[in-house]
Amino acid sequence: SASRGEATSEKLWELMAEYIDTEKSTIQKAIVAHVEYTLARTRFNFDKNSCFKAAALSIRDRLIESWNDTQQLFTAEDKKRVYYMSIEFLIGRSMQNALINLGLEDKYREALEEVGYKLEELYDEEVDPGLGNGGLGRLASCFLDSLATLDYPAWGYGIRYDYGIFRQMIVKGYQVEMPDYWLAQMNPWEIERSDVTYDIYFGGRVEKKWENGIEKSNWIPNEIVKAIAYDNPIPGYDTFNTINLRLWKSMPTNEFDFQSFNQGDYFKAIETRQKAEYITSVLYPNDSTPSGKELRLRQQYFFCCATIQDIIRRFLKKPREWEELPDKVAIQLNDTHPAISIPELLRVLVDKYGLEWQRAWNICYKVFSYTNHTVMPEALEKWSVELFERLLPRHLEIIYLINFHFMNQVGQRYANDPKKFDIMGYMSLIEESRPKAVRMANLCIVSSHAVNGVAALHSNLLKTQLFARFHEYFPKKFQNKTNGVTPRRWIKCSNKGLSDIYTKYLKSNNWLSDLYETKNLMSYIDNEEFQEEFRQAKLQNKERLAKWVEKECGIKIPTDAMFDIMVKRIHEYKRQNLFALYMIYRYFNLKAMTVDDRAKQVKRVFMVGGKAAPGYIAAKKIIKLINSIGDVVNNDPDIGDLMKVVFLPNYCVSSAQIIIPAADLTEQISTAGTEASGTSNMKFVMNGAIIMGTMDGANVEIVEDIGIQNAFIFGARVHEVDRLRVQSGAPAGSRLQRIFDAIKSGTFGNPKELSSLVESLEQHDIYLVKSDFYSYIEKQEEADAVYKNQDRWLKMSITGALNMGRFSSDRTIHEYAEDIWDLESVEIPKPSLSAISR
Ligand code: GPV
Repeated sequence: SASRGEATSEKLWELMAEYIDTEKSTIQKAIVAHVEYTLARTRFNFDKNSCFKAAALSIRDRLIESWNDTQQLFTAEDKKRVYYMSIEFLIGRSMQNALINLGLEDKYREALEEVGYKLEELYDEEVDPGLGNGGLGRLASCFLDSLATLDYPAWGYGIRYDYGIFRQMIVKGYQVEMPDYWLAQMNPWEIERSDVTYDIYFGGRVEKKWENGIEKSNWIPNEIVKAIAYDNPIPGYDTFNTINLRLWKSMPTNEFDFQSFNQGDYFKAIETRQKAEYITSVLYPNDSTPSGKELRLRQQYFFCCATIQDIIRRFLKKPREWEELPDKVAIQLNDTHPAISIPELLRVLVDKYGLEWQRAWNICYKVFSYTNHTVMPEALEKWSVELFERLLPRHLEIIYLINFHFMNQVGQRYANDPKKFDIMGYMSLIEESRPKAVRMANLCIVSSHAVNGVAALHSNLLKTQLFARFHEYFPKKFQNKTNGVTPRRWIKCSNKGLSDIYTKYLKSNNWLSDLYETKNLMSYIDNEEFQEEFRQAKLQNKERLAKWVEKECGIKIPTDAMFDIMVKRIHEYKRQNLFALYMIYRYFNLKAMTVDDRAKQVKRVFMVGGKAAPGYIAAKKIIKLINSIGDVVNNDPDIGDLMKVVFLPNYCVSSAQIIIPAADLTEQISTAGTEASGTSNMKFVMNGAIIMGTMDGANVEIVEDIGIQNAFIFGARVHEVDRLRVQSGAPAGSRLQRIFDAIKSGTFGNPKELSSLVESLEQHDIYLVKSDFYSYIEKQEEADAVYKNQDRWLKMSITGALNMGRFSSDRTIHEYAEDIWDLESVEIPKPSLSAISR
């Protein structure tokens, strides 16, 4: 600390000259010290959970060392930083990931053994923070892992919800939602920053006054809450860089409600304070369908306002010109949920710092970029103008102003077009509906310098369909950034067997930071020893899952059966119902066979996992249908081990790490053109599963790289879908109709509840279940045939796994950094050297 002089600085430096060493005894001492001093238990009597906490805290100490150095170096180097804003981060458990990234997993295992605990058992003590719904939130977390690993100066910003995604219980076949109060036990990873707080305004009115011929706006809110920062260190793999995920919690301010206290309305005043805390209390459990609720808009603005203040404060630590902002700051909007950051930054620049509108706009435009994650029109966020105005009056004015300028330009560009007004109406940020609404995607497109989709097919649909007019108007803005997943969590943490094979045959761990390396193992494809090791790794993963299933569901599943798995949020477009129909089809076929014929069939275990949004009735019925199929099939003595149907309860990141590595076949069967990318498809193939899927999302690029002959691809292609939809009322065909009739007559569950699932397929079938059904069952038959030839199956599986280099999120992040953020990496030197420059 400079202010206290050189001498103090020397002294302080001496006090902590080196990083904590990695000796076994140092690790043990640190754990025991945390047991005694932090947890105030005694080292002679501490349970597994205390041991987990103490070990986690000792790991956090190490993360803080590199985290501090990283932040210090980022500040000193003053390079551009990227801020990844996401209303969801599905981080999953942290302990194993941190140890692997620090390179300390084996050392901790040894150290713990001597104090009486198994590392793997401690992993299971950790809660799984579910601060996200599905793919979008998990993508954000994979991105942070890659940003840290690639040494990019990056921060994540999000919300610290008290309640994450609900815990799903299955009771009599129905989904029951239970609250996930994940903070009931201390969170050993986070660092509360009670000194990092910001005021957030809501409501009120905008006051206008004239200054030097310019109209000035002043927002007078009628509500103020406080945002407080919680920092979560995110270590990179094989680097000293540790970046920060800053999550905001809402708190009441002390000053604002002084009045109500003063007026003697004590209870009213307490109530106001509770309303402030309520903002960040719960994650909305809707996946890709906007809720339209006031509290959700409050969450979004709360999060954006705190984040923009924090970014600006950091930017202003040095004296600067505002024009430097885009040289120092890139903000990536993970979908439209953080879009209010755009009018918020403009408001700060114009109202608070007095910049002229055009000047502020030019800066803002260069700072923001936007990722779209869906083409489904009903999933695009809209906010009623009335609500927006009531909560954020100044922001609505700013949005109107953006739109005024934009509409002028569009009007000029299409001045002579007979459809000019249609085009303007279509591109406007405001939908002239009743009620009028703000279109958040349009706001993002107009105000960002880059817009990207998440897989090649999806990005093309954005350009040619959903945002075609915008693409025509801003042709250079649109990009593709195909999603990826981190091989650290999704191979190394979840699949020890496969990881050991890679490290052994590649003679190094390099594949973990360059997944393309695994492709070099293709020369072993015919090597019997290699094949056998691969087969054994899969078998062990299947045994681990079978144990888990027996414990969680009470169902015994045969590990010599094909494990056919579909895990993802339950959605009609993802078509878990198509999978269910195939299960019934297969069951009927088995039933119709002679005992001899049955014995020749491939055994299969069908597994489905995923949560339904609590208000999504059709999705809940699909869960019930699958459980009902399981009730019938699993208890049928004719069937035995030939077929099992299991609903995997409470699908989440930690269960995914057990489920995915055990799959032989993975269902990726969305209607072509509906799944933006999908990311479990990548995780499954990396872990040796074969895709049963449609030409949708990233499936297209996966089969491009692994070879289409190494996947089972069926169904309508995206260019055929529109035409097929016209005929989607057509009859089902006899084999499918028989299944429909069985459901309607109560063979599987109560027809009063479930026949609506069939009726919607008979009548509208917007996701083309009927027209894809027959090519689906054909491919399923082909999968059986290949599975009977275990050699061939194994080679398909290995080839898939080895050719997934492109789907590491490292590749994705590198592309974002180059093409969108213009970001350079900043690597933390080895600690003892970095110390010198302090
Ligand atoms: I919009 N996605 C999601 O998980 N939640 C959302 O609210 C929206 C999209 C998903 C897409 O459905 C997946 O196809 C995609 O792989 C994932 O976002 C990440 O891009």
